[in-house]
Amino acid sequence: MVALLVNPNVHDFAAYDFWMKPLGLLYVGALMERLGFDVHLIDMMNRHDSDLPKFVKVPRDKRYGTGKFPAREIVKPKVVKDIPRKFKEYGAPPEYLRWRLEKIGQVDLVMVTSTMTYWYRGVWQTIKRIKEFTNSPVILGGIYTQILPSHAKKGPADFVFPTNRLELLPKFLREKFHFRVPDFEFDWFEDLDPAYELYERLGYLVFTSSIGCPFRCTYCATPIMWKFKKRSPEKVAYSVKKYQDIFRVKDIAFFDDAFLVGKKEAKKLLKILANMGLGVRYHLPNGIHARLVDEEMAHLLKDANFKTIYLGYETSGELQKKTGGKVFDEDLVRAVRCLEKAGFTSEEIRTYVLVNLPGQKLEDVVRAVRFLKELGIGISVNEYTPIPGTPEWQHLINQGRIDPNVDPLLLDNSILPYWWKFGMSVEEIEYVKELARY
Ligand code: B12
Ligand code: SF4
Repeated sequence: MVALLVNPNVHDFAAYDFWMKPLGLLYVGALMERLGFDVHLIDMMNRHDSDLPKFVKVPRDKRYGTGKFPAREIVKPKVVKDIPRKFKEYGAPPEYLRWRLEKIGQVDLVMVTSTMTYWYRGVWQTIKRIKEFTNSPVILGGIYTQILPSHAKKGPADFVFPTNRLELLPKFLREKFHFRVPDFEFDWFEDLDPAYELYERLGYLVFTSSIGCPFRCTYCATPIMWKFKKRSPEKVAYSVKKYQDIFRVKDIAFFDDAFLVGKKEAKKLLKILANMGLGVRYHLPNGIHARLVDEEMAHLLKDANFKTIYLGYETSGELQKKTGGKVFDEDLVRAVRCLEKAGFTSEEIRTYVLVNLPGQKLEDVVRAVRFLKELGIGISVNEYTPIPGTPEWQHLINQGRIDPNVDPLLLDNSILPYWWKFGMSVEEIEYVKELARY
């Protein structure tokens, strides 16, 4: 039994490799190996693949293993034809895909992943290209299929697996394809390590020590998709060591939505990472909860050699409470002071600010940016994207501000201000970004 896993190309107006790895697909790979499959992986977004330069010029790494993807301009879909920006296919070119498919040969099953809903076109295109080559059934899973299952079913995949409950996959494989796979009880998050052995070369590694988040911010899909859970720190650390021994990378990122929640376990993990002394730099590209940063936590992050810390701030004033109350100004001030005291520089501490959130006024964002500048830390401006299924989404529908059947591509945060008349203008957003920069 041979299974092929595929991380598809991204079609978007902008994309950057900010430690992007298809973590979910790698867990699927680990499970398929356990079920007795011979597993192969084609990751169209792995900039560090050693064969890629034979097909395309690959931009050099920037900071800490991040960098630009190779990309080519493609025809703009009709629905965005008036957006004055270039539409691109990011990642490896189609010739690379065909070459890999030929090399791997006949497979029994193709398993494709998906992340952002507004990236569905790249997913569909990659599946169509695979289907030109093989008649094997294609199963599509991942975040897009969970957020928009009926939309995903309209695409070219033969089957959609719209859940993150991997415990259901063996039964699915038995019933739909009559694969003789063993029946056993398991907890995928606790028992499996993401199957990095499927790569031959990597520029960095990504892990997650928890899944989901106990907060319920009104604009976020995480609490809808996941019940919050932490993996035991010893197993997380073992997984880090196991793959670091193989790949010897310089950088490791954690994808957690709530890395610090469950403070005791978080501190334990940090102590183990520091004691292992793997000589790598660690990064937290997802915002951590400022309220949970205390002096000890800050020192432990420093001792373990964390180099990138993002604090989730999002917005100022009344909206902080209205959207979920995960952080207030005083939490952020305290967290920054603790991190500075532990020796973090202002370059290493950054904050996320959300712009274009419904109900947010330009002056709210300007106030947020000014407040963060006074604190002396870096600011990353994130543009809001309405995510189907979230409370904010429902509110927008009830108000008649979003059509529930809108093409998901239009919800791409980088183009929303070009057409959505209920939010901020392109100029206002540019102004905020400029303000945050200097
Ligand atoms: C890490 C992360 C990032 C990283 C990198 C993302 C990446 N592409 O690699 C960073 C920090 C860069 C990032 C950025 C953003 N992100 Co983000 N991110 C995440 C996060 C926290 C984790 C993703 C992940 O790896 N999950 C863990 C794995 C294990 O889960 P999984 O992929 O779902 O896989 C499971 C199943 O789906 C299944 N599965 C997966 N594939 C397959 C395939 C098959 C065949 C099968 C059977 C099963 C299967 O198996 C797995 C185990 O159950 C998610 C939230 C979340 N908790 O999922 C948000 C999330 C994906 N991000 C989101 C958003 C909005 C953003 C931003 C736009 C934020 C902003 N406003 O600026 C940016 C922009 C990104 C971009 N370039 O466009 C939204 C998605 C919205 C959408 N419309 O799709 C999410 C859901 C969070 C949210 N806010 O609601 N993000
Ligand atoms: S704290 Fe972060 S991950 Fe948790 S619900 Fe809020 S935005 Fe989502």
